[in-house]
Amino acid sequence: MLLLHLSDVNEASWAEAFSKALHPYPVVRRGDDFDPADIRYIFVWKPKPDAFDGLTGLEAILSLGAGVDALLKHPKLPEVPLVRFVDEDLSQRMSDYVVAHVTMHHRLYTRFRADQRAHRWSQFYPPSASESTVGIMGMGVLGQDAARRLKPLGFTLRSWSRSPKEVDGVESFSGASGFDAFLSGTDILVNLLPLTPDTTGILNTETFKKLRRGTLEGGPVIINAARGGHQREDDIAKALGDGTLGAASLDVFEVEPLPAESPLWDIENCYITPHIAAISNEASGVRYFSQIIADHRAGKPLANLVDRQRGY
Ligand code: NDP
Ligand code: OXD
Repeated sequence: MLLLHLSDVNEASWAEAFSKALHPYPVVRRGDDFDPADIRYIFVWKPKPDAFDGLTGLEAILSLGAGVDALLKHPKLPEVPLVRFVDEDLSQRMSDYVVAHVTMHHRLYTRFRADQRAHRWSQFYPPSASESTVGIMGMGVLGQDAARRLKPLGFTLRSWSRSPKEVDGVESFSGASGFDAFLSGTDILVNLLPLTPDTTGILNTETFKKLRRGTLEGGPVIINAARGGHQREDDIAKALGDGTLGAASLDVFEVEPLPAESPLWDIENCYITPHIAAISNEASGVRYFSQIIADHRAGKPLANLVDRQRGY
């Protein structure tokens, strides 16, 4: 039996779609009449503290989120395998966001918009894409997809991950020892890391100061579409004000929703979106997790398991 436990999304709609896809396998929601001991799978998003109570026969937890940092902090998370969402549609949506913001900053949108507002005709030529280096932090599912879609646009690409990567056309840097060299050649820094103790607060003043200067007029740029816990917002506000950074695109925040009194809202060269870079789509989510369940029922191993030690 599959139990759905989703907060902040339309759980009824997901339940209906799962019931159709898995029929005749039983699908239930909180409040339905079922014995918790019969639950083999629980599909979660922002589970409440009592979400796992009584689930003594649980075989796997299925996470609607690609990122599992919050789920791993759940005080009563059972010691069963945890499957996260990995999906082409999700990757495409994230890459749409990344490509849009990279190209916007590469073409110095902030500068030309200011010129327009001032009725100022000021010819200034942005560097070519190949003269601009995009550095992707986190070269997993989403980082690799973003690189694949940025490459045909001509950008020079580099990546930073825990282990070295061999991706055509992308210079790989890895580990703590490779971080400064990675930053020193990066003009546009894209963050697609998971949030772990090692990556918390990585977008800070020290990091910003190590980015390359001189390629993009106004200064290097950061794009954070991963987690708000990666960024120090006081440092970002200061860096955007004093020219350490030329601009920032932020989809995620230390506190969400971003409080109305946050200074970030009013900073001209800060581009805010409300954690919408990539949303998990119902149709592809149901397809993906139904297949996971069907395969597992047929004795196949679970795919895309989270390594709890690593934290992602
Ligand atoms: P993956 O697990 O596939 O990739 C993670 C990458 O980060 C890997 O390359 C990994 O290195 C690297 N990494 C992890 N820890 C470190 C470290 N300490 N130092 C250097 N590199 C590190 O994750 P995804 O690509 O699927 O997703 C990334 C994140 O994006 C999610 O965790 C989630 O937080 C966020 N996200 C945000 C969304 C939004 O709408 N804003 C939507 C979906 C996801 P290695 O390859 O060596 O293991
Ligand atoms: C995710 C997210 O992790 O939506 O999937 O942020």
